[in-house]
Amino acid sequence: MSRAADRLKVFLNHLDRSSFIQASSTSGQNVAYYHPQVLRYTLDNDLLTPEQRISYEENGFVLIKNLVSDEDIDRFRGAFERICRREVQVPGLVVMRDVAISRSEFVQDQKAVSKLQDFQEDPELFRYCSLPQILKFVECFTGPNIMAMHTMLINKPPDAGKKTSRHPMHQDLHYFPFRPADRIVCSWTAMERVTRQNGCLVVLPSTHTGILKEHDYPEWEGGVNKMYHGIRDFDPQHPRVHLEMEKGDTVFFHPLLIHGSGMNQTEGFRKAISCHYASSDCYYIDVRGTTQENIEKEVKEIAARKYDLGDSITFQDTWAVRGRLVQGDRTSL
Ligand SMILES: O=C(O)CCC(=O)C(=O)O
Repeated sequence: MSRAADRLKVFLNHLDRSSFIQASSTSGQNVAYYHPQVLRYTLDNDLLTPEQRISYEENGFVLIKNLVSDEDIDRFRGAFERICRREVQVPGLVVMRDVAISRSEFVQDQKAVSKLQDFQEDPELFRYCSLPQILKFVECFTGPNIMAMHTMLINKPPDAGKKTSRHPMHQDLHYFPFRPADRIVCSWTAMERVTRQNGCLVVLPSTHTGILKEHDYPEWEGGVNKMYHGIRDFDPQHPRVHLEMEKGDTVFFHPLLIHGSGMNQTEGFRKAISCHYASSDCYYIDVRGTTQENIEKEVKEIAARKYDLGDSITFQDTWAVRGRLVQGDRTSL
């Protein structure tokens, strides 16, 4: 058990034992007790096992095997291909291309599509965000009023030798002008087997208990993809977990968890689909004077160009127009 868990146990010894949640390690050797009143990152629910709940509380993520069916994933793949072939136009969709990869999967004379962002207007892809089995888990972190705030289909291309397929270590909260952080969660589903070879997610467990750090473009020789900000000063000695996953496996993680992904050293494109959810009870914040000023500036410039709006669009507006209610009531966001 981690030192944090030991400290928690000492604190919990003062509380009423009868309402403790008991969890044991897979070997059955370590038994830990947790009290619902001090579980900060998860809400009371009947879905997460004590082990899963404690994994999220302590580590900031929980991996659920086989959550999305092959059939659904194949449908998302089909929708992605139609977009790449320009057979459909999706309002608001952002198609990102890798800085270095000139060989596209489907359209040979184009740079590779590395990511689709903001697919909320594509009914087929957006089905992912409303899948009941995903929302059941999301509710454990957000509560019943759920907004899908940020959607992505990530298509990590085979690296061309410049290491541009890496995603620098970052915290997703850097991009979000809404709080509280604990009521935001990301679901990330592997659309095929993901391994260290093709650039699986890498997480630094427990970093969700820290603060939002300063982010900027990394100084990488081979170039860096647009909007791929990274943390400059994370501890390189911090233990890392490589999340190798099968098709359909889904990881839920906290927006302060430091994570990234490695180079794709295979010949194939590595696909994943993801959505950031927030409780609709969250509220917008003003990021002036914070570490998020740089991303606010960049996002506003892009939005002003895209919608020809000049200075009138705010960072918060760019989120409010993209957010979609997927469960409950739209109370605030
Ligand atoms: O799928 C990946 O490679 C990493 C995605 C990610 O962390 C992000 O887009 O914020």
